[in-house]
Amino acid sequence: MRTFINLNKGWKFTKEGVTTDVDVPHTWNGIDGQDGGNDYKRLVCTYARKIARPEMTEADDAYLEFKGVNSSCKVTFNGKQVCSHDGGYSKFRVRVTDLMQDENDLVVEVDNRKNETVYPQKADFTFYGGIYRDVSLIVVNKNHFDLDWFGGPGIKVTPTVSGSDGKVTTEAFVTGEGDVRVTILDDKGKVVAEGGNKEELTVKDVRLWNGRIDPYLYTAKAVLSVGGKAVDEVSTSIGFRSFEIDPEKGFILNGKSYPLRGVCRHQDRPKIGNALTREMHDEDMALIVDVGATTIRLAHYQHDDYFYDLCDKAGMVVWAEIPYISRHMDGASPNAMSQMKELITQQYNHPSIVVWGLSNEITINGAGPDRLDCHKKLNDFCHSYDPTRKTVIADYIVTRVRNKLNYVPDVVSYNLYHGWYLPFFKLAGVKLDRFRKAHPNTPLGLSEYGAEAMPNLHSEKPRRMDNTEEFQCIFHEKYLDIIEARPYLWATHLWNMFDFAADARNQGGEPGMNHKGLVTFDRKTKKDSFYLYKAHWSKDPFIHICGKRFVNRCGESTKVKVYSSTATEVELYNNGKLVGKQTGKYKFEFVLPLEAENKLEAKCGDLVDTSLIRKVDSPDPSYKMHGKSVNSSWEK
Ligand code: ADA
Repeated sequence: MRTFINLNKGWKFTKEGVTTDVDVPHTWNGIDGQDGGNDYKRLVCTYARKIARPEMTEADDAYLEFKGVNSSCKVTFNGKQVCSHDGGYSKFRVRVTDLMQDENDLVVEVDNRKNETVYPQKADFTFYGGIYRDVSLIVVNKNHFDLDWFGGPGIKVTPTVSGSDGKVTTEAFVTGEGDVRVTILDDKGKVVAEGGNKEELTVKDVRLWNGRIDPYLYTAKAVLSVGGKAVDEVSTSIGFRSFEIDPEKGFILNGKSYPLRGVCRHQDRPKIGNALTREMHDEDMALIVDVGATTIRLAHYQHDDYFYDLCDKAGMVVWAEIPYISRHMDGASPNAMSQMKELITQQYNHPSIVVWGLSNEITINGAGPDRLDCHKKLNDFCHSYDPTRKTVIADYIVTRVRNKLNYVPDVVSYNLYHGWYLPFFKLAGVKLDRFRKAHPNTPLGLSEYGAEAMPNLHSEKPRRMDNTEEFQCIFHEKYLDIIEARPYLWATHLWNMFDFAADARNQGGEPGMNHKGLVTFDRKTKKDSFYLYKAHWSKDPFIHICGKRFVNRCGESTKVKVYSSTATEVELYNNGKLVGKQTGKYKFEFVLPLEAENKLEAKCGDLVDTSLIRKVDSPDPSYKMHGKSVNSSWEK
């Protein structure tokens, strides 16, 4: 049976001639990739460590496994280059059996420099260099489930639904020889079906994977035996579900309408960039569950395996994509293709994933015919390699509805920022309606929409581009109306669940960041717009007074807004006296005559929230942004 030896600890890291001791996951430009300098370290660094010969016999193979090295690397084992890899977000492995000694030198040269061949090179997020996900040594019998094919798990499991039964076929890829037996287990570990490689197995009265309602998972376990002796075993969670994407009815899960309303997720965190722990992934998922989303667009690259597992378990419907973004590079199509092949090979078994994203805002820069050609090739590849899922692109706001690229994928979504970068919210609806008219048979979605918000910036008169928490709420209230008026939208993904680093930006008084998150970069502050979405999406009863950070206000009166998921009538009290009673849904607005100190209480039955507002003589200068925001100078 295979064993995994974790190699995360004890690396010598060399950057610009200086060597230090580090553990991975590690990033070398976590800090200066978040400071708005636009000159963060994109260079070549090396990681080196010793590895003792693991316990292994003549009958075994040894593989090194890297889960994420950004963005290109060369791996040298005992002085010999054993592999190179281009693409910073996918897993890769290399066999090192024949070079194994008692003590071994492993050197990984990681290259994060600009180039014209590896995606991404231009995007609104920081490209963190480093070995930022786990590294392992795998010892496995020479006869084993494949470890060489594009980082895949060695089994491709395809569950389908037929009446009340589940059907499942497992295709095992074997290096060497042996007999494959497949067992399907329920969540209690009880065997519910058994058979051989490529055999269709039946799971009687199957319990479906039903999104957030009931994300039930089975396990598919494959055992490889030689001469009756088990030599290798792999297992994967699987879910039985069917889905359709309909241009009129939107998303249909297991035969029923299941509106996909959710968020895009960037993964990075303050200082450490993408070098995340499992607890951090868990925290992200808990917040996304809390807001009540049913879907996540995992932008703009392949996320950690662990996060796709979390999506399966939470019942999130997922859009997975490669970092083919912002600028098509002639000659880099093979890299886009290989990143797509890795993504599908590595994540095929996840029931949560329903679409493969081909590209994002790829028309933002000019390109020749190679771009359309690349999309067609990617699209054909996805369909032939994985006939069970659909393809999608995320269009740039000004991409014309009849752009040739919009005829390539099965499904199209638009990134719309009307009301933020451009004036007039209503033009977002106009664009969606225009697309629908031009493409009545293509399901349409919203892949991004969002506005910046700093928890320290506030205004009584919020305006476009003012970066206040109040304007972000107005922006999203408007988009929720636009979405509600268009139930056909197959999925909507707001931009973004979390603030994230985009080194070239200088916005909202904190350079190096994109602040369109509902939650701050450190995951510690839920902005008011978080509660707007929670009110619309979640069934958890709550009541939330907005503007708690907008304490000092001047004038005779002020506006107080309350969001709630369940309330139909909200009472607002100030210093114990009733200010007013409002009926409605999700949003309740009051005008509050200001007293010197205002201890507010919003109430609906047992639900209560409190807040404090102070009357001041002149506007608090700390709520106003100083200096100008620069929006547009992305990664060059
Ligand atoms: C684009 C892009 C995103 C995001 C957004 C923004 O739409 O796809 O990566 O950063 O812009 O905030 O402007």
